[in-house]
Amino acid sequence: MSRRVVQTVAVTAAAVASTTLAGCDTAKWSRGAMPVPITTGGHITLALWQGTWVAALIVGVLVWGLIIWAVIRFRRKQGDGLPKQTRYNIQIELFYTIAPTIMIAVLFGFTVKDQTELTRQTGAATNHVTVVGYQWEWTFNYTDKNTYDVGSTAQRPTLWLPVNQRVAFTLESPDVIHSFWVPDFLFHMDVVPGRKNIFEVTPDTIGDYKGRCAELCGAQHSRMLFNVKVVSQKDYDAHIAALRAAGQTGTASTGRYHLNTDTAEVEK
Ligand SMILES: [Cu+2]
Repeated sequence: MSRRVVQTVAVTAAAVASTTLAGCDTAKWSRGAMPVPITTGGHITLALWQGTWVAALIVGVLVWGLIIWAVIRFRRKQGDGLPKQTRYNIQIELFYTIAPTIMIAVLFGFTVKDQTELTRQTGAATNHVTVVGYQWEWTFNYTDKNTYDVGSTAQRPTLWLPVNQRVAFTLESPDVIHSFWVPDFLFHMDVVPGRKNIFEVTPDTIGDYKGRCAELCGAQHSRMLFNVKVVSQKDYDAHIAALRAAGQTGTASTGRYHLNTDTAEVEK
C-alpha cells in the first residue's frame, strides 16, 4: 500500500471520528447510550451492558487486525495464480468452533447471574404496587396503602415511588400482552393476561421520569405512556394521603374497565 493511500485512510478516519464524537455526551458513550440508572438493579444491567461491549470490542479489534494483516501480508504481488490454498485444517476448524462457544458461554453465564439477581424476590419490599396495563391505559394500585391512581385520555397517570425503599410490582392485564417499561430502570417486564408477573426494584435517585408500554399491544399502543416520580418518603406519604382524600380508596382491579378505545375509564 502506498504511503499516500495510508495517509488518506488515516486522515479520513480521524475526520469521521472527530465529527461523530464532537457534540456527543461522552458520559453517555461510556454507558453505551444507556440512560443513567435510577435503581440499584439498573447499575447491574449497565455493568453487564458495558462489559459485553468491551468484550465485543476486544474480539472485534482482534478480528479486524487479523483481516487487515491478511489483506496486506498475502496481497497479490504478481501473476494470476491462486496462492496456496488451505482446507481441512483440523486445528483451525476446532479453534473457530470452540472459541465462539466459549465466548457465548461466558456471556450467557454473566447474563443468567444478573437476571437471577434482578428478578430475585427478597420479600423485604416496604411498598407493593399492582400495575394493571390495559388497552390503552395504566392503573397503579398501591395495595398496602389501600389507594390507587388511574390514567385517562386527558391525563397520563403518574406512578409515585419513595426513594431508597424496596417496591414490589405485580403486573396484570385484563386484555392483551403489554410491557411495563421505565427506561431509566434499565428493565422491563411483560404484562400478561391470566398471569401475575412480579419484580422488585429499589429506586435510588429522586426525579421525574417517563414510562411506556414496550409491547405492541394494538392500535393505540403509542398512547400507553405514564410518568414516574421518585420522591422523598415525606412527599410520598403526602401524595398517598391526597389520593385517599380524593376518594380513590380500595383497588381498581383487573376486569373492571370499560375497554373502549376512546374512553378507557375505571368502573368503580
Ligand atoms: Cu400496551
